[in-house]
Amino acid sequence: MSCAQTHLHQVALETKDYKTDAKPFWCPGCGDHGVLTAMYKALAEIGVDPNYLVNISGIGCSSRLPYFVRSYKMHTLHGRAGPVATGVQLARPDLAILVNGGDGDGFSIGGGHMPHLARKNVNMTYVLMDNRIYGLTKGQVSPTSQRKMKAYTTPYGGVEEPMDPVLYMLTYGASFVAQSLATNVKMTAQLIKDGMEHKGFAFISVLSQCPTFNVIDDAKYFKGAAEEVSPDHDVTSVDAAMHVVNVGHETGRIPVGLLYRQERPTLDEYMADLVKQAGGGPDYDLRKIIDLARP
Ligand SMILES: Cc1ncc(C[n+]2csc(CCOP(=O)(O)OP(=O)(O)O)c2C)c(N)n1
Ligand code: SF4
Ligand SMILES: [Mg+2]
Repeated sequence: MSCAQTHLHQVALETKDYKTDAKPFWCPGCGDHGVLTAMYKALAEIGVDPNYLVNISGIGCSSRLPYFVRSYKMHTLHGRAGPVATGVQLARPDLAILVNGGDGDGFSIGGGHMPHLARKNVNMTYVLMDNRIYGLTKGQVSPTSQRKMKAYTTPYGGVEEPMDPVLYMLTYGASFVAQSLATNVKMTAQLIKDGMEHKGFAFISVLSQCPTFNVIDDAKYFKGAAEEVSPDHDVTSVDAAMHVVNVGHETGRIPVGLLYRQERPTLDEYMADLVKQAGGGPDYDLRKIIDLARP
């Protein structure tokens, strides 16, 4: 059986069936617990077959998430989840690819990879768990930390303006862009589900509080600042999506919900065409491209 996403294999399972024997060991109150709960819910609602699911992460507290999800998985190098996931996706386009990582992982050390996942429209769902701090390494500012934040690396307060991952991904051509809060499991699960069913690069930024090292951006602050995008918002317009985000920057509000969705060919579809044009037959197989290129 397959659903809206090409080749997404389905089985009838419950949320508990996606849990592994490993118990989540994040701090009490960490937003990552909420993201994991939403992930289980989304997987069960789609009925993703764990035998066809690969959960890939970088390094960080957030990047531990795949330990707890019944799937094939790779805990890669810091910042390198995206390129590794691209390789897996191209080699096996029949698999569902789910990537997790933090703001440091995705937008500091891994920041150079993000535009390329977006512009190539690699068929994967990337769930950013943005706590605006480096959690695992015990509290250094990240590129999403608010200016003036005091942390171990900025004892007198930070001096850099934060970047907005959502605006970044809209700019570089991600074909699905959404934002949610870890405390809103229902919305997060729905957006992860929609992202997985989307054919192409789906980016979901989840604001996930770190009560241990970030006392500014706590759950209360995120909830107070969040504003659901209007039902009239045109999700097919990248300009409208950027406008909503930019207005939020001016007013101090954080837009949550689906911001943008576009249907366009994915990288593996273009590659499959290439194989076909080269006389390699209709079935996509990366190895065929290599064989065809041999003299
Ligand atoms: C190449 C490399 N540089 C630095 C580190 C140290 N390091 C591990 S996790 C991390 C930052 C994690 O922050 P983030 O991605 O935001 O994840 P969080 O822990 O906040 O969820 C850093 C700098 C590393 N593991 N590898
Ligand atoms: S240090 Fe922060 S991000 Fe890491 S588990 Fe604890 S609360 Fe979560
Ligand atoms: Mg972080």
